[in-house]
Amino acid sequence: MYDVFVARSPAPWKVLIALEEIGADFVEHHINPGVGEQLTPEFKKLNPNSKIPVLVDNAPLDRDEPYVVFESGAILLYLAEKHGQLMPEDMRHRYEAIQWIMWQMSGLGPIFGNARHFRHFAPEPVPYGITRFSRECSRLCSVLDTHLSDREYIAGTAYSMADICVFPWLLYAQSNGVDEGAYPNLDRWFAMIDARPAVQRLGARTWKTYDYAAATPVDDAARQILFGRTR
Ligand SMILES: N[C@@H](CCC(=O)N[C@@H](CS)C(=O)NCC(=O)O)C(=O)O
Repeated sequence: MYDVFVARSPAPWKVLIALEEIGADFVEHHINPGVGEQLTPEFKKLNPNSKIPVLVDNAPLDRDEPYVVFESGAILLYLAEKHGQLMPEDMRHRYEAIQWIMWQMSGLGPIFGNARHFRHFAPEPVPYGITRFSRECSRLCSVLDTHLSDREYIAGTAYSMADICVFPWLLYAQSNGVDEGAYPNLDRWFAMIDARPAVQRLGARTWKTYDYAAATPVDDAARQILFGRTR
């Protein structure tokens, strides 16, 4: 029913977790950003921003014509609406989920991405960049830790797309300088999400078994493709 374009990174993992949770039929297409597979005219037709993930729904509910969605947060909301799953029904909890999805998309994701960039991909050490973004990673973890101090899941008592949206970047918390054990509510929540069968299934074929160090695209050609473009 779905074609999903993915790479080995947190934004695509959100979508794969959601598809696994829903039990949807999907075909995965792997895009290698280090060699520029996101820059082809064919891929740009799917996502003009040349980023992964992209979801193609071959059986949308409105008409008999595939529908394409890019931006992982939008994909999660699309899947939730189409399948009637993983978003709270009552308005207050639904908007709590939406707020935290926006928080992840505009804050946690870009900040964790920048911390990772300065720590692992910058061609020369930039201490200010490392400190600035690592501190912000810790601050964001602290915000979520406080939020989770009086609720089980991000949007209250039910697992939702907000949990799926936030979880994958936190796999990089420690490698982005976040102190292990400093955020007990976050750790409790993280372990609970990690233990879900759908998350375990995806983890087993991605972050738990894949050698990221060996695959890190740090040669000059990949750096130019990933970080040297102006269009
Ligand atoms: N806000 C986007 C971010 C997507 C994103 O940055 N994806 C990376 C994951 S691999 C990517 O496409 N990188 C390739 C590039 O920047 O050229 C989302 O959440 O979908």
